[in-house]
Amino acid sequence: MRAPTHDALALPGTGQPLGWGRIVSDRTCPMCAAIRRVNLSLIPEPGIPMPKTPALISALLMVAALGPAQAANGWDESVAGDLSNFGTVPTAITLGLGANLIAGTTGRVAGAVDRDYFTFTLPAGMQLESLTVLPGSTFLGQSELSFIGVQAGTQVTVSPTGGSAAGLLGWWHFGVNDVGTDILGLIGTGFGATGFNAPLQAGSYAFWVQDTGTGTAQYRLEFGVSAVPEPAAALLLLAGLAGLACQARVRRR
Ligand SMILES: [Ca+2]
Repeated sequence: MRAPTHDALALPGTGQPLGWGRIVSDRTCPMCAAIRRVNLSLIPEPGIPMPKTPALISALLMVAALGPAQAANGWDESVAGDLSNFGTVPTAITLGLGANLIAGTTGRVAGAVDRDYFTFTLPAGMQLESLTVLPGSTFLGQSELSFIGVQAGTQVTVSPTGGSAAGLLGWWHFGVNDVGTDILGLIGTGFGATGFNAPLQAGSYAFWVQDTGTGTAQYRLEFGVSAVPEPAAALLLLAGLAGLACQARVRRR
C-alpha cells in the first residue's frame, strides 16, 4: 500500500482537470496491465471545478469497486463456536463482497455425527461466484470424502439419513483432490438434486456440511461473493478507469 499522496485527476480522454484525489493503493490497469495508482476519493481544490460528468462519476465508481476487499465475514468454528447440527435451524451467517472463510469440523465421535448447517442471504446485486476448498481441509473414512449440500431458502429440510437428494439445489462429495478447486459448479451437478449453474444469484441459501467417517475432519471453504455487473454500467466504468489510467501514464512521462 502506497502512502497517501495527492494527484490530479483528469477527465478521461481529454486531460481536462477535474480535481484532486487521495491516492491510497496500487491496482493493475485492466487495459494496459500496468500498475496504476488509483484514487478512492476526490477532494475539492480551489480553482479546479469538479463537474459531475458521467465520466467522473463512472471513474469514481470504478475505482471504488477496485478498492480493498471488505473484512471477511463468514464463520470460523474455532472462534465463533460450533455451527448448528440441525438443518431446520441453521446458523445464520453473513457473507460480504470478496472472500469469506467458513471453517469448522465435522465427523463422527462416539457414534454421533457432527453435522454443520448454516444459512445466508445474498442481497440484490450480489452473487456467490465460487466455493473453493482451501488447504488445511482433511477427510475421513476409506473414501476420504466429505459431503456438502445446498438447499434454496433458509433451511435444509432434506433428511441427512434419507438417502435422497430430492429437495436439494445441489450437493457434492469433496476430498483432497478438490483442495484449491472451486467446486460450486460441481455442487450444481449433484445427482438427484434440482441442479444449478454457478454463480448462485441473490437469495437465501442453506448449506450442509458433513463427514460421516469416524474421527474429526476439518473443512476450510472460501465462499467468493462478487457484485453482479450491469452490462451498460460496466462498460461506462471501464471507459472511465481506462481514461484515468492512461492520463496518469501520460502525465508521468
Ligand atoms: Ca462442527
